[in-house]
Amino acid sequence: MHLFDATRRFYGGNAIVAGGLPVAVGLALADHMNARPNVTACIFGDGAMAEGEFHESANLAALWKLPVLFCCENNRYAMGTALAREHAQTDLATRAASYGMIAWAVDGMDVEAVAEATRRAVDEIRGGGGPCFLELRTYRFRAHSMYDPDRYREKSEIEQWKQSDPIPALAGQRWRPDMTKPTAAATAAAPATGAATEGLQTTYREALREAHRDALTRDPRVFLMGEDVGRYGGCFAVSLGLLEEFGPERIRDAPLSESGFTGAGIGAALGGMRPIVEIMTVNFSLLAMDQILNNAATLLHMSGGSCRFRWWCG
Ligand SMILES: Cc1ncc(C[n+]2csc(CCOP(=O)(O)OP(=O)(O)O)c2C)c(N)n1
Ligand SMILES: [Mg+2]
Repeated sequence: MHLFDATRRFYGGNAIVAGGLPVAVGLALADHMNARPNVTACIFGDGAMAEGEFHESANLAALWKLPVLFCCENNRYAMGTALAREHAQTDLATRAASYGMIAWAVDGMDVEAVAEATRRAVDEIRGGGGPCFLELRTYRFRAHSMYDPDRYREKSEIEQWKQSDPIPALAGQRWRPDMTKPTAAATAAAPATGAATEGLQTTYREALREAHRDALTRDPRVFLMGEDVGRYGGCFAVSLGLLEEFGPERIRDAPLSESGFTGAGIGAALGGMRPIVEIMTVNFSLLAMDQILNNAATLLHMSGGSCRFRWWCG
């Protein structure tokens, strides 16, 4: 969980099941906005697919056709809860396909099949069609953790699955995955050219709009993302007119998914962008608290001090 290496685009994980998915969407958004040919792979368990953050992330990635490879390791248990007690639809690939993305179920015990499906999915994503989803059907032989007494399943079930253990099946074969090079770091910031505003009389709305316009004008990495910030002009008309000025890529209407697009903002910032995430009214920010507290606020220590994340609120 504490492995992290931003220089290799490896952004680690955290203790919140599904909490990393919106961040993966944001990293892919940064790549998409910079026309970089990267694919962000995001690996999670079957348990994560019951969380709202999965749904928000799948919808955002498919809606904006982002280069994300969602890899679900379906090992049939979320801690001690069996798949059928966890999900109404246990065919997880079918569920993912309903978001309008390519979704394949793969024998997760077959290393070659997983590698081949991953290659094909990455090719599809690089073709520009948006995200893909792989359900890797596998099994966990051991308990979920050292505290888990493993009382929720029969030993015979485990023994049966061990028949298809991929490690003995691979013994004697030399299998080498292709290694790709890490990508270059983000471009340097443009110098600030703020005009003097001393003595200016204005309204909060106008001042905020001017601050947005100023930031959007002097730094191409800045973009605005939130509910109804575009065509509607913002709930309080702060962003009125900015869509016409800067276009829909940079004045980006987001679906109702506070956790999803706040996390995507964090990911986009990690990917070198300077997102402005607008949450319509302060009470809705509570829905994004997981991303704010468990992701943004922990990145410094989770990355071993390598990711400094600056965050202004107001
Ligand atoms: C949001 C959240 N709720 C609950 C937990 C406690 N928890 C940790 S792992 C886990 C199960 C996750 O299921 P899965 O991803 O399938 O992992 P597996 O049990 O297969 O290792 C739970 C409930 C958590 N870490 N995060
Ligand atoms: Mg699981």
